[in-house]
Amino acid sequence: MGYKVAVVGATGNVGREMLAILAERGFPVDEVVPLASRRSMGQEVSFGDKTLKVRALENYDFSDTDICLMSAGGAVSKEWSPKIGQQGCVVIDNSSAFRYDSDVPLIVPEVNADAITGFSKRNIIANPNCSTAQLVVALKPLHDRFGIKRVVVSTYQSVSGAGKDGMDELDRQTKGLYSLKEVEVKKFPKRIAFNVIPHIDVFMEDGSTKEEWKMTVETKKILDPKIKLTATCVRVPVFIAHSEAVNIECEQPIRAEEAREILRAAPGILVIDKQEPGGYATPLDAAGEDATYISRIREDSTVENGLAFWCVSDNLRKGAALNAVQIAEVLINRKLIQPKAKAAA
Ligand code: 11C
Repeated sequence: MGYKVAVVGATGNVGREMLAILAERGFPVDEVVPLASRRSMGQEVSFGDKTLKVRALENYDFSDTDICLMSAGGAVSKEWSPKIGQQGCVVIDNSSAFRYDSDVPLIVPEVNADAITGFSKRNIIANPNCSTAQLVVALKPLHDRFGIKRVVVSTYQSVSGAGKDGMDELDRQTKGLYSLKEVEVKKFPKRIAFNVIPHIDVFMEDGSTKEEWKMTVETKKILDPKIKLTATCVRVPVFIAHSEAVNIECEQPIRAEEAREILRAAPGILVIDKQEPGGYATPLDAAGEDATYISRIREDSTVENGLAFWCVSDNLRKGAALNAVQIAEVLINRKLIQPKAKAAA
C-alpha cells in the first residue's frame, strides 16, 4: 500500500519538478493530488505519463493525506502548513517560513538525516534555501575529515531561483536587446541580461542581504553551529543551476588529492576535475541533473589548511524539489510514517 501525497504550488517551477521527481524515482504513491490557489484550479500538470487536474488548496481536506510537499511561498506556507500538520499530514516545506524555528528540523538527507525525528511536534520539516543545500552537501564530507572552521562563498545564482518571472525577464530582456528594443526592468533591481547583480533578497541592517544571511544561519543549523561563514550572493544571467566559488579553512592539514578522493566517495556528489579546458562542471552540465558537481579542487595557500573549489547544482532539483522528495523518502525508509489508508484498514 502506498502513500497519498499532495503537492501545493503544483503549477510553479518547483511544484512541477516535485511531480516529475516523484514519478522518476518511483516514489510509493497510491495517489498524487496537485494543489494550487483557486485561480489555478482546473489547470493540468503531468505526473509521469498521467495528466492531473489541479485542485484548490482552500477546499482540500488533508485528513487522509500522508505527505504534503509545499512550494507556494512563505505567506501561503505560514497560513497553511500548521493547519495541515494538525490534520496529521507531514508537511515538507520549501519556503523559509519555518526553517529557523527550533522545533522544525531543517534537513538535507546526505548531511543531517538523523535530525528528522524532531518533526513530530509540529509535523513540519523544512527544506533549505537552494544555495545552502548544494553547499552543505559539499562541505559535510570535508568537515567530517578536516574540521571546517570558516567558509567564504561567492554565488552565481540562476534566474530560476526567482521563479518563472525571473526566467521570463531574462528571456524577454535578451530577445529585446537583440532586436535593439528598450528593455523593461521589472523583477530584478537592474537589467539581468548581459549583466550580473550582487543583490538577492532584501538588505539586512549590517549591509548583507537576506540570501547571504540564510546561507550562514542554515549552514550552522544543518551542519555545525561552530562554522563561520561569509557569503556574497550574486544573480547571473543563467536560467537553471546555481554555481558557487568556495574557500574553506580547516582545523586539520588538507591536501587537494585527499579532499578530491573524499568528495568522490561522498553521497550526492560528482567530481569533475580535470585541470584542462572544459574539465569542470558548468550550470549547463548540472541543469536537469540530481548531483552536486564539484570541480577546480585546489589548495589555498593564503590561509592555514585552506582549500578552494567550485560547486554547481540544479537549484530546482537538489536546491528544492529533489531534496524535498529525498526527505519524504527518509520518513518512509526509517518507518517514521505509515500510510493512513493502511492504518484505517
Ligand atoms: C534565489 N535562493 O535564488 C533563492 C530562491 O529561501 O527558498 C529560494 C529562496 C528560499 O533567489
